[in-house]
Amino acid sequence: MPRLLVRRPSPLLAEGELTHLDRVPVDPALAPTQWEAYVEVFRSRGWDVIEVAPADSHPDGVFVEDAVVVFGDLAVLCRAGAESRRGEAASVGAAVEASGLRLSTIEAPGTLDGGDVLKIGRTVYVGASSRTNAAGTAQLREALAPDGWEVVAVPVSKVLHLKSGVTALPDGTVVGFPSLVDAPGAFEKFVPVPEEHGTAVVVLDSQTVLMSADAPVTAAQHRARGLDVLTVDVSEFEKLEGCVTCLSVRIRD
Ligand code: CIR
Repeated sequence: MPRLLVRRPSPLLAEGELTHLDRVPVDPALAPTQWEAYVEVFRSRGWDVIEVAPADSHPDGVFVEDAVVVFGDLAVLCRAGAESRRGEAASVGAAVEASGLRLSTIEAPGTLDGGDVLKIGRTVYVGASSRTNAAGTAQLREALAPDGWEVVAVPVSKVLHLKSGVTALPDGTVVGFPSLVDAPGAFEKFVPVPEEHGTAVVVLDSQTVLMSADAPVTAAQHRARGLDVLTVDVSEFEKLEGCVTCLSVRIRD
């Protein structure tokens, strides 16, 4: 059974880091409701939902994807690029270890945010962003080499993380909103999408993806390719430069 790591939103969510967006008010009641609905999509499809211990003093703690990246039975615990987020990893690491995965850790001076890591087949694209540095990427490359993963660094300057600009459909086609993507040519197959919030898909299975409700034209485009598309409203997290991918870590057996 696939497993899902999540952490419920902190009451301080509205104070989360912002890099490319201006701060707008976050609805304190709506954010937890949207989070519950997001988790329910997975639960109702048979995923085993594992809640990481709350981290209420960390506004961005809900974005668990940034704290750990899973490669088969190996979990790489990240060292956040933003100092305010460094305290999030320990509790995520504990949850991951309890799940029976092997653990490798990014150490100073390396920084790596999980949002910068996009896996397609055995290739791992890593965004060289304001959050992930060359030392972090090199440590990841070293940790993954024994398991046969190839790590490819790609530039990211227009959005927070690599996966704020591009993600991949089940067949490995990379989708992205062109004005947010530095190097579309870095990917074997790149397909532009027409909406900013259409860049993020979570692959639920080989036929089904989960997307933001704020990208209806993109959802129709994916359906026209033959995919089943589920949508959730994650507006309160999008205000903090989050998206559907960053609210969970997927552990597939
Ligand atoms: C941050 O700036 O770190 C948070 N406000 C948003 C993190 C979003 N994470 C992601 O896209 N993987």
